[in-house]
Amino acid sequence: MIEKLPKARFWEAEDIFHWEGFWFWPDVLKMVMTFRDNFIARNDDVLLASPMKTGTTWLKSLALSCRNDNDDNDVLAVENPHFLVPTVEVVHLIKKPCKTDVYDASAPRLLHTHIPYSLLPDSIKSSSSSTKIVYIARNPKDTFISMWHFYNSTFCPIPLEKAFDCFCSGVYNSGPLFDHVAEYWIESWKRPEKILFLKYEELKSNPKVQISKMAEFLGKPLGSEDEMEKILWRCSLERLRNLEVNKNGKSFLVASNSSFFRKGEVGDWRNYLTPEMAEKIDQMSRHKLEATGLFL
Ligand code: PAP
Repeated sequence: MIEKLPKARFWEAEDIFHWEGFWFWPDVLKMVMTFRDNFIARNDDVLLASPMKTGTTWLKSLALSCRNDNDDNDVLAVENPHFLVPTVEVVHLIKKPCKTDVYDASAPRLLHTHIPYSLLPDSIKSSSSSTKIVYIARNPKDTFISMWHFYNSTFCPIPLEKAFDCFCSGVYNSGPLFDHVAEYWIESWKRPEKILFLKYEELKSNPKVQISKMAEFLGKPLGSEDEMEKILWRCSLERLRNLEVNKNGKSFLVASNSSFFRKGEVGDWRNYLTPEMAEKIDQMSRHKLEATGLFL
């Protein structure tokens, strides 16, 4: 069935398929379909969600730390966040069985996905489900530059101009970005008790406010300023990047752990994009999101 879907070439390297308004690699699409059709959510599950390169690794680390009842157990020191909090549609790309089995409902799960809201399982979305979703979005120009660096390190490197065309056409896994963001944003307004919408830039500029918001939302309010400081330090880019497991390890078949930790700066796009490129992305963002009241 997948082979019959509209397809395009991604990053001059792989075929990618269009399904229900979004693009997916074929093996990932199989997992998206399996998840949608088979996953039975528990009310105490937590699902983290994001487009590609908007702060997933950071969000996984923070949510894991906020939910951790045993402060002495610093799991991030020995394992990469992507192994500890599996992305449901790419578990087949992780080199060893993940800490959490996506389909084992015997205990609450902390999971992540790049799947758009409209394609999530009904058992997560239904009005009777109390499963919580934390979403993270990021400035689209920085998202694009982060994506360019990441795919250049995992596939063959391509020039910025070609990657820009790819980004603007939305032809990348779980793209187009703006539809992805709009879906979760609109839903977060309709059901604020269910979806917490975070922005990477706000986490950077005001981390304490944002993580206490997230901890409260997850029903695990942080006890003290010290606890908050400790979590922020444990999850900081500087610390994670310099851990042995992230310097030299490889959790995924296709990407090294180090490729998830680059600069982590707001506004890095200024070092790469021409004014015309920046304006084109801004225009797309305005066109898609302005009416919803979201500015990224
Ligand atoms: P993914 O969608 O493939 O999982 P994701 O973690 O969302 O990737 O994006 C990686 C970006 O988050 C990188 O941004 P950059 O390319 O602009 O540098 C990476 O540096 C940044 N990042 C990773 N971990 C952290 C962290 N702990 N704090 C802040 N930013 C981080």
